[in-house]
Amino acid sequence: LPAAVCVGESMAVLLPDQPGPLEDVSSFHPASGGAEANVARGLVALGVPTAWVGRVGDDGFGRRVTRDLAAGGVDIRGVSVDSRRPTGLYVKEVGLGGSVLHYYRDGSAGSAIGPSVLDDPSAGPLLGGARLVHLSGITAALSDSALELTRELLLRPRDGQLVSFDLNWRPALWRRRGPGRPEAVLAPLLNAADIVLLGADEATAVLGTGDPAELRALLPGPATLVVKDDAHHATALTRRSTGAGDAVSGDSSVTEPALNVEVVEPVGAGDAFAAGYLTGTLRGYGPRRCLRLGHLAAAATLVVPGDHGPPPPPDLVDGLLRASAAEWA
Ligand code: KDG
Repeated sequence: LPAAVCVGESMAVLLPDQPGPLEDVSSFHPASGGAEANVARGLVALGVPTAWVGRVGDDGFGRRVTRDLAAGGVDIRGVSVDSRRPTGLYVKEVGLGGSVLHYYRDGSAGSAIGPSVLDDPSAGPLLGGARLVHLSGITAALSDSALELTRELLLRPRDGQLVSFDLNWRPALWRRRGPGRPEAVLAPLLNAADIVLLGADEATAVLGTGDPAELRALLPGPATLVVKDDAHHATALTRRSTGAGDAVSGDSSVTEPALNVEVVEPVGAGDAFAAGYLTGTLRGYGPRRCLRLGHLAAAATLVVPGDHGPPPPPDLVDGLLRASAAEWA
């Protein structure tokens, strides 16, 4: 069984061959994306056997997405094909102020995922047997059934299974869900996870603060809280217990600067960071090395236009994980 399972929607992607408004782009390059599927690819690239669980349509984009994941080494046994709904798509528009993602995913196969996947003969055992299940706030925003599945995976008895949750704040998706308070939906989900990853900016938008200590006060549940301050650094707050089943005695806090790279396009870097951090966790690394592995994986994605870059070479990774603080920064 794979050590990790990522659950969510994977989509076909159209990447413009040039920056500028979509009406002026003359050609697009096809690719595939979707945050949790990106994490699955990132985990595999770092050596963690990983499955992706999700739904695709019975169409060319669905076959492309599934094929790309399989080509990346991701276990696709838990992928189901929905003959009534299309595979979602997103089109990237690259502007001066950054990229905009245009979603074509309303009513998609991926958004129709729900708790029934837990009883699916292929996906169910993968979800039950993995050491780590990775989720994100995107799935919670897709549909009522996808939110229900997210809740189930977080709230069911877990018997030692870790659940990681990346906030992945996507206001455009929540707006489509109609009126409501996404923060009231997301906060309990975050609090029920073991490992929470969030950006300081998105945390400010959803929870009103990006400060690690203030976030910890709002989210006492997760054993690990990783707060990323974009290009600058990331902080991991990890619960220290006094051992022998004792109550929490406080957090240890570790901050590690990001690597300085020439950014080509940032979409997907957060997913790569998550893959790096989670790989470190599964290998039993301490927070500093987990953060470094996150930064290294993110850097490999920051320097390419698509959602995933080639993984950093293992020798380089090994060397940098061991480097002194002065060598790293
Ligand atoms: O993190 C990358 C994702 O933003 C991209 O792949 C598309 O899943 C996506 C989303 O919902 O934004």
